[in-house]
Amino acid sequence: MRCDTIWQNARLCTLAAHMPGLGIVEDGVIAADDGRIVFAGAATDAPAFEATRTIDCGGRWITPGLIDCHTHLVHGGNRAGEFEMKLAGARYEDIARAGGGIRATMRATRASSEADLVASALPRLDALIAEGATTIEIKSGYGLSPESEARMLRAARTLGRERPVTIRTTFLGAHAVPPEFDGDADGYTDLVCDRMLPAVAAAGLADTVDGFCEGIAFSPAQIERVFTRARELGLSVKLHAEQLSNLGGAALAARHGALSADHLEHLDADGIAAMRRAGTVAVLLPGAFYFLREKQVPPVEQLRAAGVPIAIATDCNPGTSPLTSLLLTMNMAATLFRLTVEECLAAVTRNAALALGLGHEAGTLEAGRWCDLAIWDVESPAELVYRMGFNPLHARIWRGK
Ligand code: DI6
Ligand code: FE
Repeated sequence: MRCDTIWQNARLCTLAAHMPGLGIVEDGVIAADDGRIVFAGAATDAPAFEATRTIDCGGRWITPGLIDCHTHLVHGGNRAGEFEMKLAGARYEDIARAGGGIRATMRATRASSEADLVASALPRLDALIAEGATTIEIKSGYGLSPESEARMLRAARTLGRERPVTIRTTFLGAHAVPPEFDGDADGYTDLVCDRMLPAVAAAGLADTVDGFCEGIAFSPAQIERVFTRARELGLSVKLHAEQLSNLGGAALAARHGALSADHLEHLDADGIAAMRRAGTVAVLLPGAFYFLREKQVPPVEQLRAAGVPIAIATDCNPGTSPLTSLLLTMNMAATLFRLTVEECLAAVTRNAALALGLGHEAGTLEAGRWCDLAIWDVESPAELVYRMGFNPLHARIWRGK
């Protein structure tokens, strides 16, 4: 059988759902043709391939390319100043009154051209790529006006043309109420539903729609309106839910068939049951938990027992999770939330793909999926979760190259 490339003499972490644990194959082979995997498995089971290129991996471990399924990678400016204010004892309210918080990033984003947004996001994107990320989700949500939200999403799409990486975009107009609508969250929700969503859908700028369901952001009723409109426009949905309190956001998201509910520190049994019924993925964000010094950990044991798939992501954003390392994210998820090594690796591959609606395209080493690989200089997969601030990536393959 002819193929473009074969990687041989490798130990595979296939993360295949039908295999136990990491789906390990000790003496494995991966064959790719036209950017997709045509075989992944034991060398003894491999068909006789005539490959244009054969690569000896020297016994190294290969995982699926890593997937960051929740980022705010595109944004203007940074919030290091308010970080210092917090260290000096300022409270969230003091910072907001001083013009800090999401609105500070909104102003910096609105003042940025599309080229500025691309240029400032590239170093963050390159940091993720350097650790083997091959698929990255990027949200809008700092423009908070029709033109600037569209500009953020265009910048995100441009990043996918600037680098060998798959970018999935998410419209997050319902992230915060902008100053023009102070005291009128319903009026801003009208703008999101009646103008922004139709425009973004018509321009093909967003793959998914997200919202921030929280006391300081949007109510379940307002999120309900955004999701109903999104579904009418044929867009999938996901939700920032139960991060600081329990407003029933996860159950609301599940009722709309959401791909994922994210954060979930305050998730309850009803929310878990609803997610399980809907197949909604739980995306845990340990970077925000760590940076905000939260105390309430998400209900990992109950999610495990219910069989809800768990993904993790950087939540890379300038206010609560200025994190651009999926490897450190895995260590935080294990150290702070007590996820196992196997759960952490599934959380940045197979389950992260599910959270993006890419469960048949990416996230495992199986025939038919994109040939996105990360080849590692480690003695065991556990080292990928164990270390803090060390990058053992040997090589990264995106769509077979
Ligand atoms: N949850 C968060 O922690 C961030 N957004 C959200 O929905 C905060 C974003 C920021 O502070 O810039
Ligand atoms: Fe977020």
